[in-house]
Amino acid sequence: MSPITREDIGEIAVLSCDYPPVNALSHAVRKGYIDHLDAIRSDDAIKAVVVRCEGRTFHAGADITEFGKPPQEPHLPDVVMALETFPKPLVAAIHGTALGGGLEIALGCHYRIADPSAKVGLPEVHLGILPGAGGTQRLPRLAGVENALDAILSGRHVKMKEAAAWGVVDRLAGDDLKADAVAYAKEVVASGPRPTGDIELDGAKYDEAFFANFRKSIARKTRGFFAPEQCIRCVEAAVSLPLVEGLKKERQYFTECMQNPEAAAMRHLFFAERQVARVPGITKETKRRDIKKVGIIGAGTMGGGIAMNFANVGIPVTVLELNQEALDRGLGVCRKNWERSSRLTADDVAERVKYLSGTTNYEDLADCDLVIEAVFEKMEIKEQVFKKLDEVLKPGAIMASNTSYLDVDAIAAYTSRPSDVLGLHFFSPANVMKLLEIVRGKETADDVLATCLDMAKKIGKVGVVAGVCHGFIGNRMLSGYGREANLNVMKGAMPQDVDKAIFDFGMPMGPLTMADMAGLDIGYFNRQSMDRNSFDTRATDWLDRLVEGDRKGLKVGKGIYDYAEGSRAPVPSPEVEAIILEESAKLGLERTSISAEEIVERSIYALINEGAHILDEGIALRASDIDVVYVYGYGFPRYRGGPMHYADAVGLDKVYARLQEFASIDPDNWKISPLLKRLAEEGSSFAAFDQSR
Ligand code: 3H9
Repeated sequence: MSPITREDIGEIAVLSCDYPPVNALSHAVRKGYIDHLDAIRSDDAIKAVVVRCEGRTFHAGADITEFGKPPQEPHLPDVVMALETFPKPLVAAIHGTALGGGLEIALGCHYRIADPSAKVGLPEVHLGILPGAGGTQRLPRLAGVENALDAILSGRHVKMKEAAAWGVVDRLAGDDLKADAVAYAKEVVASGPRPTGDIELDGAKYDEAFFANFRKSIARKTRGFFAPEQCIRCVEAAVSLPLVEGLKKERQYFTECMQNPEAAAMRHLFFAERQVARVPGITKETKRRDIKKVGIIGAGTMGGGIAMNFANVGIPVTVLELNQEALDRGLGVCRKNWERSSRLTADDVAERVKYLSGTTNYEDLADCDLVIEAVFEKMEIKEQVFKKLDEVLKPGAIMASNTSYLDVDAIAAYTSRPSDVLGLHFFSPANVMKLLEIVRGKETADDVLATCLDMAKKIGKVGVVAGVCHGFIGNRMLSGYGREANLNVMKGAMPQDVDKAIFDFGMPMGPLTMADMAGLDIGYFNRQSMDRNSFDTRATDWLDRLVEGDRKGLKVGKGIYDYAEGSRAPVPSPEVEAIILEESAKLGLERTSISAEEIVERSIYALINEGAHILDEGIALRASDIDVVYVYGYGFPRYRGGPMHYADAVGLDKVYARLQEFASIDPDNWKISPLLKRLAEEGSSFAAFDQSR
């Protein structure tokens, strides 16, 4: 049975699509449209048509699960063209989210009416493609070139008020969208069809300089991506060519996008982000605890940032500090951060401040449903905090640690209720970064985990479940990545060579610039308390020398790089280069030139290898979860889909072969994951491993 049904209301045919969950434009839906249009075309009793959807939303786009498979006719651009050229007026009735191909269907219709709460958008760029069913040609005609560029390049969901102002919809509906759409269709019978493609654009206004400026304005955000430039080229075609020619260009650029690895990577992330919330043993039926009040221990940068997340969504949050001065300072920083946000009005800020309070007394947290500790990373301090929380908190309260490395099971053991304890590892700045590692201890109760997964979503985070180990998923993987970057410097590359190679790969900054930003003294002090046999001192002795020479990083104006006063731009340092040469010589290493490709392979393959260990040990539930962690927490380029997807794209056999070469040189550093080895030898992939579980 076709997912599209027809109901005739007098002279108006109402086509309703019912294809849960989001009315994606799959083959059956596209065919349904063509079949119904063919029947209505010759039906003299019908004078106009309403196009609408059942369920929670108008079409949310093309069916992404069909991408990468052989395309089946009728293709979506042909369906949209069939709508636009239909001889009777068509009215799209939009509710929910008309996205991508969904909006393109609405643009193919001649008139649009919408529920005021609906949103529209062309989010294809987030899938590494472009609106390929005429969206790049029709939206500029209807909404104007600037607005269309904004929508297409940002992929954002545009609220109805704005969309109406752009001219994307003609009318807002009252309480009954279907009835209002039918009434509207009756009205437009007399006016007849009004094809969007007939609108003429003032091409002269949008010259080369206009597009050059636009490209410049988004260059930083789109560095390394393929699809955004393709989108711009399409809009250039829209302003300079007739519709049919523009559509041909759109098809060409769309096909190029589909063939680019970026599309597969972004599609992988789309599904990975949805998969991540699925945790074995946790179902809709798993009971949840109410989170009506939250406590945060520590008003430092981390504690304050975490608190902001809750106040942002209207959950009262109390921050605890040891003394009033530190508390006032911490709460003041939260206020300033909100005030500095260009997206918030004074009223928005006041509303948030209302939910934020402070205390120096643990007893004030007694009625909290969730308390998150964000104090100094020392086990003795965590012990004190958790013992105190155990004493004062009401039964059933969830106790969480924001530790980035420490043993969550050991922390839980300080309490009399370890099943109420888990790790909630936020990333800095905690009010901005989307990632939240949810660390499930060996005794963490299912309802505690389920509650925190829901809570993550509520505060706008992507929650990824991790098991207990040193550094969990993200930070544990970093150690090999950093080690290889540092070792490359000893073996022949200069810091700027390493950073450039990694930056060009797509990371937001190179690992050595990042080390300077974090402060070289942090690693230095950690190493002082570690057994020197437990890590490769060749990678770190040169850094220790920098710290001992007072080169602690950006905060003191010199570290691996020099920094001009007041500047954050790293400048290669002749002094450091001399130290590097001396330290290499001391180690007896023969410096050789290391290609950018090898620099990338060493660091990124170290990430992948550790990721495979983590997967094998069950610390991460799936390879795609690791990808989500790296994309959201560490700025791994989205267009590469995360480290594990990237490994699959390179081919695990190739990655494994390279790992063997590295291991033959530095066997202690490269313990190849047995899982990676097995998958490589079987010709398999991390994606196939995920699917097999
Ligand atoms: C396009 O249109 C290309 C054209 O221009 C050109 C073609 C030639 N297809 O997100 P949720 C599934 S590209 C297939 O959890 P929410 C999703 O996987 C498309 N499946 O719900 C999930 O499945 P499951 C442009 C889809 O309420 C379920 O629906 N459009 C699609 O949080 C629920 O999804 C987009 O990029 C799809 N298009 O959010 C829009 N969309 O339950 C993508 C969703 O098995 N979609 N699913 O995990 C969204 O942004 C959100 O899903 C939406 C609802 C806002 C609609």
